Amino acid sequence: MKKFLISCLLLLTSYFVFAQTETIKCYPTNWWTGMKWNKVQIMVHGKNIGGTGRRFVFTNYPGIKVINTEATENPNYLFVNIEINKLATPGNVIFKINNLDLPIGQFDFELKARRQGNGSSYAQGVTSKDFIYLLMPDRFSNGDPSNDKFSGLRDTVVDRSNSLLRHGGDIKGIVNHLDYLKDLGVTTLWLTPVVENDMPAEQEPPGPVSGYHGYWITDHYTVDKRFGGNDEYKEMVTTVHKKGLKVIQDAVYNHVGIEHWFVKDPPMKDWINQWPYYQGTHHREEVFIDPYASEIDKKIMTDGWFVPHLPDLNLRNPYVANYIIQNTIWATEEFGIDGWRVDTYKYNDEKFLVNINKVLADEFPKLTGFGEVTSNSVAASAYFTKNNIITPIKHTIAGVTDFQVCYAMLAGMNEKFGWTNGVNKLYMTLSQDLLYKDPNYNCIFLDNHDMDRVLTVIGEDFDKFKMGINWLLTLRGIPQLYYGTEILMKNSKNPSDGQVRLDFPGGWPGDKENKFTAVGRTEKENDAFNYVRTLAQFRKKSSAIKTGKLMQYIPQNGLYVYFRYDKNQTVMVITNSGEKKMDVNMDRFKQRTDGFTKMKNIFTDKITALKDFSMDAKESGVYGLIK
Ligand SMILES: [Ca+2]
Ligand SMILES: [Ca+2]
Repeated sequence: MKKFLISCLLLLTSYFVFAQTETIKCYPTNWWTGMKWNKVQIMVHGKNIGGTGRRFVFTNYPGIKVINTEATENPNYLFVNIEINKLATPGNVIFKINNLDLPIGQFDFELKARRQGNGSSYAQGVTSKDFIYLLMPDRFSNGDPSNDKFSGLRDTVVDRSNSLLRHGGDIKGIVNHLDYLKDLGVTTLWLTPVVENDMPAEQEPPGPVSGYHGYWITDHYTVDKRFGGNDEYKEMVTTVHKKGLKVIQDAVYNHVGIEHWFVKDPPMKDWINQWPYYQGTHHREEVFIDPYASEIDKKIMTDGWFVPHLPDLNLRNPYVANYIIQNTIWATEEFGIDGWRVDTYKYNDEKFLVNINKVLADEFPKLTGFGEVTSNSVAASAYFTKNNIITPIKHTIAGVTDFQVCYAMLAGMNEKFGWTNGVNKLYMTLSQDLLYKDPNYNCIFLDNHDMDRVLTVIGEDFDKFKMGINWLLTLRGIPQLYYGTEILMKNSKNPSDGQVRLDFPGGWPGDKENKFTAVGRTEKENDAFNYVRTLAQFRKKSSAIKTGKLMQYIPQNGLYVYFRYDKNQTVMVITNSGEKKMDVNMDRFKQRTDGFTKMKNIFTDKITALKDFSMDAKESGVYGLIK
């Protein structure tokens, strides 16, 4: 009788747990055969699947070995370490979970065949041959008004009259304008994060602010359905590749949205960086290069939270690290992207960064990335990428967002010339490139989604605009244009960054103006668009700019001259940043002009003799030299 009762109880227990099997989820959601990363740690999440007993997970799928199963302090998790060997073929793997001998659940795990073309048709990396266009999917174009909001999500407000709320832009809108981007000379799209941000609007001043920008991730494996979901994103990447363009995905390793399912039900107490009180990061990257820095300052930099609604991940916890590493491999292979821009790079555990870059390089040899490193010095920027500095930790990402060159270009356009001001700042900044192993992998830009728009910074001065575009598209590095700069979108972050993230006019059904077309743009906007396009298209064919060397001459009275050159081509970039007409004495540039007799203005195609000439105040030009 006692035995019968126990059997009934066991049956009931097993029924109870089985009834929940549909809620067992696993991460990664699938994997592939033939990956270098063939030891996968599957994080299994389901009510009480870890429990208090001894759990065994097994499968009879050929070529899959379960190494071990680990329970954690949270009974809702199991970590299943598997090895996928060479015998494994694509198919659906069923993993069964037992408590001792009693079955308590199971989950499916698809093993897919890998995509073809690693490094040639996807994971191609981005280099100085590319021209990146940074856009925010919510603000670029709304190609599908039916996906603007969903009642099941925490934020259901779509309001184009408020720059801090969602506007309905999506992946379909981007696909609809790929020809526009290609015509502009863009080679690579960088979208702000597309993964799910199921967060309510947050009370950030002047709030409320929604997660339209994508940096409040709540599910790493799901593309936000307001942007179109996983399938549309995957299709977009395929379409982009067919057009001969590339895609960079924006990753956030450092933190997640506070509504992330694994924050609401953390697998371990130390899954996120905990403090006895709220501790925000101090944002000062100097602690990494400062020989006098204290340990507590270093700890607050990496373990302090970015803001209170973005819990900081403990990337020293190997399970957290595995989760992020596997997700990054997964997204690259699943969607077929070409590279990564890594948000808030300087806030992550340093050893984790080195580790994930190694894993990515092993799996995708041509894939590259650049980290977002806001910094106050070239030394700090260089510290976070491959560099020539003697440091205990050697960083390994290909490049960084080059804020120092950005600030220097802005100074060059705006500041009065002086020993350390104006174009001298640009000259001085570039002279410090010796700290980098290869500054050509740095992403250079005049502005981005976190900055005042460049047109406003330069007082809407079109001469300065030309100077900036000339430098952006001819200096070393990978140029990045922020969406709308080419049609003279402007604004400062006052009162909020929503002002520099306004909708691209013409991207929404019923928009009164359509600036995607020449007829929809004003004369001035067409001048700007054509200026960028002419130089970007020239750049596409210019080996000297894409892969050549740089030689700069000391600026004199605001006149700044540099050359890009290789054995096939020499390009001269001249800027008179001053307020007076200047004579350009060519004799000084002999080292680079020897053997050439003429110069061709790449904007007008006008050919003139290569001899002394004068430049108007604020005039700038790009010239191809002719023998
Ligand atoms: Ca939409
Ligand atoms: Ca951190």
